[in-house]
Formats: sequence, structure tokens, C-alpha cells
Amino acid sequence: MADLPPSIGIAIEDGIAIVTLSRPEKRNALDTPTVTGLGAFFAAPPPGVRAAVLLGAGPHFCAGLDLAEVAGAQPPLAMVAHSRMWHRAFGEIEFGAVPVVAALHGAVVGGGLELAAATHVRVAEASAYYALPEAQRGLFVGGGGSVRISRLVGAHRVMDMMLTGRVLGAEEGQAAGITSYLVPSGEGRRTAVALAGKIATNAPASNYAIVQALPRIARSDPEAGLFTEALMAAVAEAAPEARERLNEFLEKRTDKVAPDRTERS
Ligand code: 1HE
Repeated sequence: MADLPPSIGIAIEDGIAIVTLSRPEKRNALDTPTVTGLGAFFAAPPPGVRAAVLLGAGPHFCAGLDLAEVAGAQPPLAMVAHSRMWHRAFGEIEFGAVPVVAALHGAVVGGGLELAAATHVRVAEASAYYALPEAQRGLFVGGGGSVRISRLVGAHRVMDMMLTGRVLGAEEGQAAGITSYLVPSGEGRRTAVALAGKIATNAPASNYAIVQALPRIARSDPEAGLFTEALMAAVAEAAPEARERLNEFLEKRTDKVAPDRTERS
């Protein structure tokens, strides 16, 4: 496993990596060692890890970029390199080896929201709130937010949040599409771990297709997308595990699809 800074805590539980932003005294503000550490971890999680959960320690998920890091004057190209470093690290999450479920609570702002947007499934606790205060700090997004957050909620909402400083509450974030699950405060970790556990039971080739192919297909022109879909489907279906799983269903040895009775929105 990559050498990680103390601001990243890792625990492995039943094939699920629990990755915790662990710098609560600075509200998990993202400094360079934390960002590169996240990239290194998700690029090569320990063998046997099939899914991950991303959490923030303390009262907030993440306060975004560590503003102390960019307070001094820096040449423009150094700032470009800084942003590109974030892009690489968050790309390792979005197109990494395992699906990642984020549990969000408290402030999820600036680069913290950019980080959340690079994960695959997002759970909000009722305490979560979302903001992009970059313009108030004289900055612009630099961690992929203009692409990923726009994709989640639409560029018009990103524009509103950035121009007016609008803060979305947990329910507004859920309605806007930032999160897929909204749970009571204190329940985020449990829900995220349960979802990651479910994800870990899927066929690895299917999870690979979902994480690697689906977002690329969704962004490509439809004809190329359909062709890629057919190729990816063939790869997933060719795995011996697919035969076993299909036969399990046909021989009535596995669960049917049934409504989810879990209480959540
Ligand atoms: C920080 C940061 C930070 C807190 N960089 N040090 N992000 C922001 O503009 C958000 C700035 N932070 C806040 O608005 C608030 O801190 C919070 C709403 C997140 C939390 O409030 P609170 O009352 O719980 O904590 P606090 O007292 O404000 O902060 C505790 C400490 O963390 C304090 O330091 P201390 O030495 O006085 O104890 C804060 O200075 C420190 N702290 N947030 C550095 N962000 C790739 S481009 C992305 C661009 C962006 O992300 S821009 C948005 C940046």
C-alpha cells in the first residue's frame, strides 16, 4: 500500500477500505500530501479490497483546498501544475480500481465537493451542506469541479453557487443530484459501508465496466457509445463468474430482485 500522510486514515473491513480524511483540526482541508495520498491509495488499493468508503473525521466532511497552501504569490504555471495534480489524484478515484461510496456530513465545500464528485455513490447525512466559495476567495475551481459537479447538477447550478455564494442544504443537494441517499445525521458511515458491501458482492468484471466504461460511454457520441457498450458487455459476460451467476439464477439458487425496504430517501 502507498505511504500515506497522517491526514488519511485507512482501515480494511471485510474487503471494504474505509478511507477517512483525518485532519479535523483543519476541517479536513486538502493539502498536497493529502491529495496525492488519496490518488496513490486509490490507484493501488491493497489486494482483496473490492470497494471503498470515503469519510471525513470531525464535524465536517471537508473544507476544500487548504487555503494556507495558496496564500503566497505563485507563478501561474505553478498554479496550473497544482490543479493538474488534483486532476490526476481525483482521476485515480473516478477511474480507479474500486467503486467508492462517499458519506458526506457538515461542510462539503470547494475542493471537498470536487472530491465528493469524483466518487461513485454519495450518501448525505442531514447535516451536510454544499458550497463553492471560490469566487469569495479570489479563486476558481481547480479539482475537476467545473466538469464533475456540472455533470452532477448542471452548469447553471454551479454558476449560481459560484456567483452568488449559494449554500445548498442536504435536502437541496439531494434534489439537485449531488447525493443519491439522504440519511439522518450519524447514519452516513453505516449506510455507506452497507452500500459498499453490496457493491463488493457484484461480479468484478461488472463493477469494472460500471466504473470504467459507463462514464466514458455517457460522454461519448451515442453511436460510439453503443459500440463500446456492446464490447464491454461481451467482456463482462465472458467472465466465468457470469456463467455461474446466470446458472444460479436459472436454477433458483439466488435471490430475486425485490423492493428495498430500507428506510431512507
Ligand atoms: C482551514 C480551511 C481551509 C478551515 N484551508 N484552513 N474553502 C473555504 O473557503 C472554506 C473555509 N472554511 C470554512 O468556511 C469553515 O472553516 C468551515 C465552515 C469549513 C468550518 O467552520 P468551523 O467553525 O467548524 O471551523 P473553523 O474555526 O472555521 O476552522 C477550524 C480551523 O481550520 C481554523 O484554523 P485555526 O488555526 O484557526 O484553528 C481554520 O482556519 C482552518 N480551516 N477551513 C485552511 N479551507 C483545487 S481548487 C479548490 C478551491 C477551494 O476549495 S476554495 C474553498 C476553500
